[in-house]
Amino acid sequence: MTSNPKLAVFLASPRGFCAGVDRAIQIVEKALARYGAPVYVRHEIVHNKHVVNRLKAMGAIFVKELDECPDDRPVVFSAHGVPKSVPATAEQRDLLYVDATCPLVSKVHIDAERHDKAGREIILIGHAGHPEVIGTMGQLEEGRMVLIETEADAEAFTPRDPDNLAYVTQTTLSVDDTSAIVEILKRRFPHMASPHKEDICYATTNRQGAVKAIGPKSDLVLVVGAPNSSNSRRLVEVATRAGAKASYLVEKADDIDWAWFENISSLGVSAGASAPEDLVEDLLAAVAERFDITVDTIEVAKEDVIFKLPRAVAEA
Ligand code: 0CN
Ligand code: SF4
Repeated sequence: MTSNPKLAVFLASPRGFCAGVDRAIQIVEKALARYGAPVYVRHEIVHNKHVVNRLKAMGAIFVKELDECPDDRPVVFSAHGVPKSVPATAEQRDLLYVDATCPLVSKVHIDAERHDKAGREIILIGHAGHPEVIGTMGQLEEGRMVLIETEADAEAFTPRDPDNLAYVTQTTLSVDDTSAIVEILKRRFPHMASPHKEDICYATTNRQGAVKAIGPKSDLVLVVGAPNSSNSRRLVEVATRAGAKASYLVEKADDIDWAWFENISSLGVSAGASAPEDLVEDLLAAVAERFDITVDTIEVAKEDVIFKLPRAVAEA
């Protein structure tokens, strides 16, 4: 029997679930425990099919919009946040709702409102169409916030009043791309109000930091996460920019194309904030069947963030 080729594996830490994802999933589980099935969930609670399917099996029903929910069942709003019109409609209909918006997303919502009340025009740095961007934009009346996606947008933007501006961001952006955009805005609008502490969350920042550390050591980097997961996709970009020869997003071990592994001697592994650790373990097991692996965990930060559950489900 010939032995398997050697492969050095660098495991990024932190990776996987953040406190906001953990809380959002617990909210659905506890709502099911308290109210029984079915519990409706507006949008994927977090961007991961594996998580969604497990909750479906427990009795959760996932819908796109509130009009698909009956009046007599509870509904949970996803971690990414919702426009103000969503809880407002739920209240009009007397629906029982539990909001699983991550507290770090809610903080951005509150900041946007505060700037609006102070009469400032607000720039949101983020990606069009993402549910968090739709939710944050939807905190204010239409036209009160302008979306900037790129450095070119930042150069081209014409404010109503350059001295009365503020910016907020999506929580899951590339730290480096965002700081380049912010630099342009600050150069053009030196009086622009900035977040006290940046809006990109601790989990996004730490996961990108860990991938930056494994990228230069890795011929190939695999990130476990979903194609619609913004923070996971950013990790793939960070890996190649940090020096990995190739980097791919995989939802699960089965998605691996083993041709990627030809002529490599090192593999970096991480997972987005919505990807369960089981999927990372499955991926490592699949790699270990074909290679003689050594695993080194590269830790760049320790995380101990825990968010409180909403009162409605805290006791369940
Ligand atoms: O993958 P997620 O569900 O969401 P995005 O990265 O696409 O925003 O991870 C949780 C993050 C939040 C909110
Ligand atoms: Fe909250 Fe950040 Fe996790 Fe999103 S990625 S749920 S903002 S902690």
